[in-house]
Amino acid sequence: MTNNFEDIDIKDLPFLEKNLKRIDKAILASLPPKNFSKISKAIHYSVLNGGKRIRPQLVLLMAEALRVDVSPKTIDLMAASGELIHCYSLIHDDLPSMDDDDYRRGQLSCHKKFDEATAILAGDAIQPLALEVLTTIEDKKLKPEQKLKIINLFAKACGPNGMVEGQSRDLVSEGKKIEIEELDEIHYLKTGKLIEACVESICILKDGLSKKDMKAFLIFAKKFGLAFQIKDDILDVLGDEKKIGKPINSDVKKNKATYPAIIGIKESQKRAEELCSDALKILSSLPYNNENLIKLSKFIIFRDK
Ligand code: GRG
Repeated sequence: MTNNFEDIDIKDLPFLEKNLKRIDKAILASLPPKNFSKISKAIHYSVLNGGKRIRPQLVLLMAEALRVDVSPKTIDLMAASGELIHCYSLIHDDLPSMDDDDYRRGQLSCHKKFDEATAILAGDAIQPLALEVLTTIEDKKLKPEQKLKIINLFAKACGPNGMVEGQSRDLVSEGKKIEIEELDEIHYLKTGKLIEACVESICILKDGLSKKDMKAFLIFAKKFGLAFQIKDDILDVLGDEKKIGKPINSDVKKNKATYPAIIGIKESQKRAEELCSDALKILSSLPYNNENLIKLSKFIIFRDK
């Protein structure tokens, strides 16, 4: 596998499709029955709606790379938890008091389909559900301290030193000129920490993983997360509305601090490619079963949705 950015196509990635079925099955199993209540209908609507499932894909591909010795069900529950946290953040991100977006994943956003109170409550229900899912892991191969650490990592990713802080800084920076370093930090908190939790939570399951390799995987996660976010900003400008599932230029309209706004589209694409290239170099230098992880890392900056 080379680091050539031109040699990747979605058709080269049937493993993503296969994983997707496994991920969606695990997510569905973790939800309350759809018709249980108004909130459970809103949860199903907002979770089972065709997201790319990048975070759970990372969980599965990290587990494959490190060949961790736990049950597949444990990995499924960790993958479901990572995606549930993400789905929760999207529901709240779309609220009128936040980004005020009417569409998400090609359908009305939760508060538009239902109402604002329902969207707030559906989000509020999904966050603890994501952590509850982790507490249900029953696996003789998983030590209690590992289970606790996994819960700790996912909880920290969405808390005051993670997504919440990133989102707050993102909202505060609307209409302001900020330095690229500040934007990197916002996105590390808002998007990167959860991606890092998906990677680190698998690392801690690998007996004998050296501190050096663990550190390398965390740097990989950071580069991956930032490249992913820059591509997200680029798609907001250049994407196809049908593919990205929401109107383009929504960041521009809100005067958001984005990579294209600060350094331009060309420089943003270059930066995403550099970050991706660094991420690939790290993976290629590690002696694990990283092939599909490398393919996913290439895909995230050449995706069109
Ligand atoms: C405490 C979880 C929590 C949230 C409260 C609303 C909020 C604070 C944070 C929002 C953070 C956020 C929405 C980050 C994600 C930004 C992003 C890159 C979204 C798009 O992700 P994709 O491309 O989307 O993975 P799909 O639809 O494919 O899942």
